[in-house]
Amino acid sequence: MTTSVTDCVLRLYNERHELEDYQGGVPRWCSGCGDNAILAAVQRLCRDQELRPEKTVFVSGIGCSSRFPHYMKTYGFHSIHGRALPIAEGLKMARPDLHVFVNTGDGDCCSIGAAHWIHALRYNMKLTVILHDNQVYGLTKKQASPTSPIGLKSNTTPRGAYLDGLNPLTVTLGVQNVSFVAQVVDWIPELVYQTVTAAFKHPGFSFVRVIQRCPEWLPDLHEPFMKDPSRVQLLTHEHGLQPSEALTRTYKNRVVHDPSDLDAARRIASVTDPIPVGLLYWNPEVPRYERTRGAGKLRTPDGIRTGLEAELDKFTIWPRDES
Ligand SMILES: Cc1ncc(C[n+]2csc(CCOP(=O)(O)OP(=O)(O)O)c2C)c(N)n1
Ligand code: SF4
Repeated sequence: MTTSVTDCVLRLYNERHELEDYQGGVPRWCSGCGDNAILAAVQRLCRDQELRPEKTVFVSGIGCSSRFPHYMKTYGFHSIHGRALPIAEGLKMARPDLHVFVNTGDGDCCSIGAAHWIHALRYNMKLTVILHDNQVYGLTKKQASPTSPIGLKSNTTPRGAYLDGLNPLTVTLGVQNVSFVAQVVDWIPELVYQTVTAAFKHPGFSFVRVIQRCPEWLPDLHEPFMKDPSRVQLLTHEHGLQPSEALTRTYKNRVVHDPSDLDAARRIASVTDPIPVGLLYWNPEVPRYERTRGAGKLRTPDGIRTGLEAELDKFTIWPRDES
């Protein structure tokens, strides 16, 4: 029996994936690690948005959080410390048809990868970027990171960190062309899911900071915020998060925030207690680098060869014609 092209196309479009189709290896994170909650939300997002696994890529740097691509049954690139963003940008330029996600830790993004972070924001390419911010270097066993709070005792700061932690939200909101900034805490799964979904739907560079628990090295850091729901403030708006009724019964500290207001977003971003949770800033109109540069157009083998030849010809010294 032969299969027609129409049958093949129809089968492709009717293909529906279940959660287990996105689940890769068994996660090796510690139990209670916030990375598990992020993974669960992202797998749900892939299923609900019907992302084709062969069209989806997770790029990460190095760290506990950067093990993320191993646990997704999609394409993935567990790359080099601090370099997840430029690799993801290169991929998006070559293959704008792919859904590209980036998972990066606070050391990975805000320390060794900080320069890439700033420029990736300015380029505003369509990438869904999740900062797993556990405020410590987890994989290398408890060194202070740029986002560690002042006074935090660690293996590199045995007398306590001397400086105030860097705030990834205020930094992000200070960069030209910023277009989507959100914050969420890993212990409210409903909002993690809503936030990563909104980030995925954003047409440009979406930056989600997840305040992530590391029970191995900092078991008490977030306890006070978890025990007292009034120390988490939900930002609500018709263009932002819409928490369920059940959630609003627990989280009564809420404020309406219009995510198109950059000044208000910056003010909210600088507050750390209560922790603001939700969409801080959203501007879908910012130009995207891959569109401006016509990404993907020259990426056929012939196109690449022709482009290379033309470049090399510019510098070639041709033998003089003596005839
Ligand atoms: C060039 C380079 N420098 C340093 C390291 C060592 N190293 C590996 S992971 C890491 C920090 C990880 O912290 P973070 O990015 O916050 O991720 P987490 O493990 O907390 O998820 C460091 C310093 C490395 N692998 N490569
Ligand atoms: S060390 Fe911390 S960040 Fe790493 S897996 Fe364990 S709990 Fe998670």
